[in-house]
Amino acid sequence: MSLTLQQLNVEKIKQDFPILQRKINGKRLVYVDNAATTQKPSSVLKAMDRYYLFFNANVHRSPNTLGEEATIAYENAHKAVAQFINARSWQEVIFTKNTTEGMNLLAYAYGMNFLKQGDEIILSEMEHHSSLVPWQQIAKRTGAKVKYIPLLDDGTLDMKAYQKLLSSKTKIVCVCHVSNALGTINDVKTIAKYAHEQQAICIVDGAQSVPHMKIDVQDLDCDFLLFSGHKMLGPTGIGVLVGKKDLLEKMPPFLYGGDMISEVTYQESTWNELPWKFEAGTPPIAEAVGLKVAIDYLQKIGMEQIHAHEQELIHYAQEVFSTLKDVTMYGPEKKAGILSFTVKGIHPHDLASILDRHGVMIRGGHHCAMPLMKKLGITGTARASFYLYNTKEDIDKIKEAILDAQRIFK
Ligand code: C6P
Repeated sequence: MSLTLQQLNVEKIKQDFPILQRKINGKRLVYVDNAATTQKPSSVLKAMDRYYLFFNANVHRSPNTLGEEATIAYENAHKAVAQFINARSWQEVIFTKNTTEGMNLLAYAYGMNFLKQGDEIILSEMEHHSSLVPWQQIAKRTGAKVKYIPLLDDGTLDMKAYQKLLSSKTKIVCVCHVSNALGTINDVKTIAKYAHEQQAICIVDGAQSVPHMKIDVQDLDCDFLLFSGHKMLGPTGIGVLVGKKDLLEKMPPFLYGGDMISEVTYQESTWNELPWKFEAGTPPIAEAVGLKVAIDYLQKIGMEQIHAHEQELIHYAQEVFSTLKDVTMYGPEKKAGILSFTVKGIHPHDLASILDRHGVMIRGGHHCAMPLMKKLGITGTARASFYLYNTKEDIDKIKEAILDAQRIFK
């Protein structure tokens, strides 16, 4: 069934986001920097307020009414995430600070303990620094080697080269589901399948996919999936690491301290059950409450509808941008709602500043993918990234602003 824009009542959706009523430089705010972070609906903000106003307490500690209510809300947030991505069990859902922290957790708790000299880690050339840097560091410390799945000219991954890179030395494959810099949607299900054929584990960075499409972690059959609450209408300060139970059981904890223990003596400690083993200290409780409501909001609208809406927007944007002189678009034609582009003679930062004058918020720069930019022979791009509250009119506004920038720089 093809879903059309009409199925998403964007004008009604926009009413749920107070910030979108704002004017910037006297212009209607056009927020198209959603790959960086998304705006928050009132329901998320109200839920977090309600927590602080009416049942603020620490979790898993205080046997009183407030403590119990906070604990139930916190655990319910794990259950909501598990249901959202179809995890086998909510105990496989670990709350982190963000995708970056989740990757560091894996790098330290898995990489440092299970990698040895001569082992290989396969990343792709389009990875975010939050994958590149931790695995580079862990490789240095363990003597493992990092290899990269090359990018084809069309902005997709070279799957044949990937198959050739795989061997019995491969222990970890870590790829993004959707590239934040190119919008490429990687076939992570196949990538995971090939990794498993070599008994390697597959980590999927879902920072740019989980907020925008229906994800079934069991169907993808990856071993770990990571994402950030703030990129899916939720608050900052909370991210998710979902992992297969047997692997989480075999990994030692990443952070040590309160709540992650079962028994402590002056000499020894044993670990709490999942997921608490990986959630040391007071966790992001208000943020978990907010994330659950963000998930409720997304599900009420429907992930398929959101994806279809963004597809319609990206097709329209590609059509509009292809009519613009001296504008180069990056990444494959078939892609997520992320449009990376350059305008000849205008630095992406200057372009972002001029667009700002028009009330249009884009990102300019290397998008935390410096090696990818180098590979493309550029220092950075301008990037418009869409979400459920964007419209074709927003894209028309971007076009007007680019034309203005070209007039100024002529
Ligand atoms: N990309 C962007 O503007 P954190 O910062 O930990 O929430 O997310 C890190 C991250 C990991 N993987 C991918 C694919 C990402 O896009 C990001 C965040 C933002 O593109 C900030 S650099």
